Amino acid sequence: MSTDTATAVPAPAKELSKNEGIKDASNYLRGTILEGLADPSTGAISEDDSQLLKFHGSYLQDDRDLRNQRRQQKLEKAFIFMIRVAVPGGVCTPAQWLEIDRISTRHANDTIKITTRQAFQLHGILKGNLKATIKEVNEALLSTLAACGDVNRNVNCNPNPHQSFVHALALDYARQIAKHLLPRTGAYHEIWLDRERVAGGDTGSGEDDSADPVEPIYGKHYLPRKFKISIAVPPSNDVDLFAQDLGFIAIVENGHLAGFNVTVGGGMGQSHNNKATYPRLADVMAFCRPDQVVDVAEKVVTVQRDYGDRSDRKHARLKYTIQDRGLQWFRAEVESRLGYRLGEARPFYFTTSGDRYGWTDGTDGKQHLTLFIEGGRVRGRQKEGLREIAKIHQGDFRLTCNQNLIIGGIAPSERPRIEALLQEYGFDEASQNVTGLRRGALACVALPTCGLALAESERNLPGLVDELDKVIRAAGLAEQSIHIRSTGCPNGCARPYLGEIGLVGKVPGKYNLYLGAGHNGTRLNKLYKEAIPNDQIIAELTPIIQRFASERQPEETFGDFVIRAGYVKAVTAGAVDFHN
Ligand code: SRM
Ligand code: SF4
Repeated sequence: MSTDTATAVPAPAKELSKNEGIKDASNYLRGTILEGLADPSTGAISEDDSQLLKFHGSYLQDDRDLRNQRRQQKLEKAFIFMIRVAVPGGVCTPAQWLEIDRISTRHANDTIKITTRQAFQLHGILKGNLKATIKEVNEALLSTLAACGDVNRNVNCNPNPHQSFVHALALDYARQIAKHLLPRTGAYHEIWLDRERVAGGDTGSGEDDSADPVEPIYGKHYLPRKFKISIAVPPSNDVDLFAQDLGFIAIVENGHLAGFNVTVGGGMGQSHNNKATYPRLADVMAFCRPDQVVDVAEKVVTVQRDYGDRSDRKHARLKYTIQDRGLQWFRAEVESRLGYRLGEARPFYFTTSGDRYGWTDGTDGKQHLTLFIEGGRVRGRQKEGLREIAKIHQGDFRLTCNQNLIIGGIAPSERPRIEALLQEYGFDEASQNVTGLRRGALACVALPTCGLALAESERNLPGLVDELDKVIRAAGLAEQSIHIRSTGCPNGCARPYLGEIGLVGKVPGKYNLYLGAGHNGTRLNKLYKEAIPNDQIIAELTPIIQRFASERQPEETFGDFVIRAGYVKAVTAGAVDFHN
């Protein structure tokens, strides 16, 4: 496979965005981060460095619950840092789980957030502890490099590699892609690891990263914007493939992995009152052989590197490049860089974008247990219980794109001890006895840490679901899987536009209510009511849930019902509507 040397950014007609200047002047992501970390006069770092810090997997935030108090006391904001730990395919060892648990207690706010992209997030880290935190993450053979920033992010795939040989291959490809698309700058090692070579922090380039080589794939300006890749293994779409910039759909023919359909141009983010921004489902572009996957990923990335909009960050994602220039143009450009033609996409179908809960059998005689983790936030008794399980568990831990956790590879002899610990630490009530609505709930972080939140999300959704659960149970729908997704702003971190019920924060306490996405993640929902408070959300949904209970057709999903019943029309949100 050839690796193009990154070309210079083409001369733009419009002025480049501020971030392009920051990257340009950063000396491959160094900026003055080291100096900023050493400055004792503030708990923050400079605005420019905070943009660069994202490439290193960390965000400067402040505790928004304390803003008023700090303002009154004439103190600077309560600055804290979040770190995101990339876990390709979501699979980590019990030893790594124990380290993340320990680090979260020692340096962060004693919680672990399992994200919607199979990563860990730790919140509330003070500036003085940031370097030690990232170093310790690397010592656990994990890394924060490129978990954020204008680069390829954590690569997702179905979280159960032992479900079949295809699932195992999917994880292998996810890891290969992740490794190939890592930035090669030595800045990460210099700043956080004192130039030491630590296995998990190795960029994987096989080169001496500390020598600061030119980035062979990204070039000095990296990508115009963030970039996300997922691999799906039908019939499960638990990675929400159509929300990703680039996706691969495993195609199995005659009992072997024939290759992958390639999807491009998905994304969720939009801004309130800005029609030029919109969520968009990815297009199914082509088919590639397994040995072409990494090459295809690289070439798609380089086309976006060279043609993505570097003047307007709200128009810089791949979805807009494809929307503006057309899928045929994009495919031709990718093929010309590949030096060969791609095949035509093959048939596939998806059943659900949700997780499979409870115990499942693997192909290797071992079993897997998917636990429901509300909002993906591991804390308190659950955190203690998972720590005790990690101490004895011989298999692995797997993070899902639905913010849940799989205890994977449990040998029959191991199961009784794990079940006893689950019982002891209250997982039975927490993970088994919940409605299909709660199990299908996703909430982004929002307040108090997210600087972009307009309303609550993670702290609001459980209470809202408590109320909706009363209606759900009374209607006899406790077992019905319904996907409800909430975000504190329109950026879409919990993929709310792919929720059968979507809630998007508009102002404090008020949400836009969306209805009608496909249960399998292949249809966007549509705005139903604007800027309504929680109690009105319940009042709006109650009669719809009741009608669903009495009028639904066999196997009909909630998302399909609200369209058939005329509450909303099936939509495209300014772009492509994909139906199987
Ligand atoms: Fe996200 C920004 C949290 C998945 C679209 N996202 C943020 C930031 C970093 C806020 C910021 O820029 O200051 C949030 C940090 C909150 C906090 O306090 O921790 C944040 N995003 C999250 C997570 C943790 C949500 C969660 O509760 O799980 C997810 C971390 C994923 C990971 O491990 O990498 C997360 N974000 C997503 C997804 C879902 C996905 O990728 O499948 C999306 C929609 C898909 C997409 O990218 O289009 C998403 N996040 C955004 C956007 C809008 C991007 C856009 O194109 O407009 C922003 C804002 C931005 O980039 O300017 C954003
Ligand atoms: Fe923050 Fe908005 Fe993402 Fe929620 S959707 S985490 S509020 S950026």
